[in-house]
Amino acid sequence: MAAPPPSSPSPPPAAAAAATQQTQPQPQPQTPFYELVKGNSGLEKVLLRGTRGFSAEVYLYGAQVTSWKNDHAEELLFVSSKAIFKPPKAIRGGIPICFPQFGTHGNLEQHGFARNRLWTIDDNPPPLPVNPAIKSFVDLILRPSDEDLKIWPHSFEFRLRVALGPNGDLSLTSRIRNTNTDGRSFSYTFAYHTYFSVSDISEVRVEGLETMDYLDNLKGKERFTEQGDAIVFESEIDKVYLAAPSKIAIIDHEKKRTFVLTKEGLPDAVVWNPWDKKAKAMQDFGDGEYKHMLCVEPAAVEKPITLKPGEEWKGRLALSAVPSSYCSGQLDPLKVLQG
Ligand code: TA6
Repeated sequence: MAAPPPSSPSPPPAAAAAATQQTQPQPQPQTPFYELVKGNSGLEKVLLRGTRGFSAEVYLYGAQVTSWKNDHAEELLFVSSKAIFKPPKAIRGGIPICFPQFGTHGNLEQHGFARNRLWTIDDNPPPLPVNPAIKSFVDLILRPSDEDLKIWPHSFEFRLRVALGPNGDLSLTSRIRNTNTDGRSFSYTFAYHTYFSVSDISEVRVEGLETMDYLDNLKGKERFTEQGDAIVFESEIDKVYLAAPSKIAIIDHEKKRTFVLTKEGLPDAVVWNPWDKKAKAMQDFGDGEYKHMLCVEPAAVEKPITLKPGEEWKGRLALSAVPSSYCSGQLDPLKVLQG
């Protein structure tokens, strides 16, 4: 049952139930601002419904957003038809959370373990200043298990808020706090590994990363400088753009759609498409699916983030999808970026 967002965010069910136990007048039954349902393979997921038919879904497994739809119910994120919704494999698509590391080094699995863990709903998060117009959101939390502490010996609280704005924009706000009691700081790298759904990768261009320095993962992480034009795609790409602008535009000519990605607290941006050879080598990815996806990932890779005990870091990703008849010049992505 799609619950329209209430006029003000209803208390989480637990709090509402608690209120009735104190013989207060029966609160008007309020529809929750999210629904918790069973998704693929019986994994629980949260449904967020906005006004005008916007929607989003986030699995408790990995706190992974796997769907973001516009007011025409068009899916804006890519999830592979071969995605495996079964721990410990990460779901292939949507917005995997890479923490406490991006990439592979040391004894942690590729992209860390946050995306392979079961998160819980955070019923009582510390206040987070938000746009009061946002009614549909959910707070999730991850703390390390004893097993996790064996492979990454640091205590932390990782709170993630996934929110759907009144115009269908999607935002992910991460708050990571060092809760070590032994006085030790810790450092980590991070990415929102975002898979955008595109009509055809050969019809896509990315604006905002021109002239930026990048580390090329296909050339031993050597440092290069991007050329002066928008990035277009004709082969595999796996680049970490350094100190990238806070706004990046991904333009899909065929769909006449521009994704505007805004990032805070995340200096870098990874751009990845596996292309045909790597696509064939991935079990949980269709051979031809590389044509219909592009990863642009706000990240902190070059310079790890370090937190002292008690310190908290905040990293935010905001996504919107705007119509763009770019070829007619009506929407110049640069104007979007400077907006
Ligand atoms: O973000 C780019 C990347 O680091 C690529 O090198 C590729 O490994 C991709 O992530 C997917 O990684 P995954 O562990 O999700 O298969």
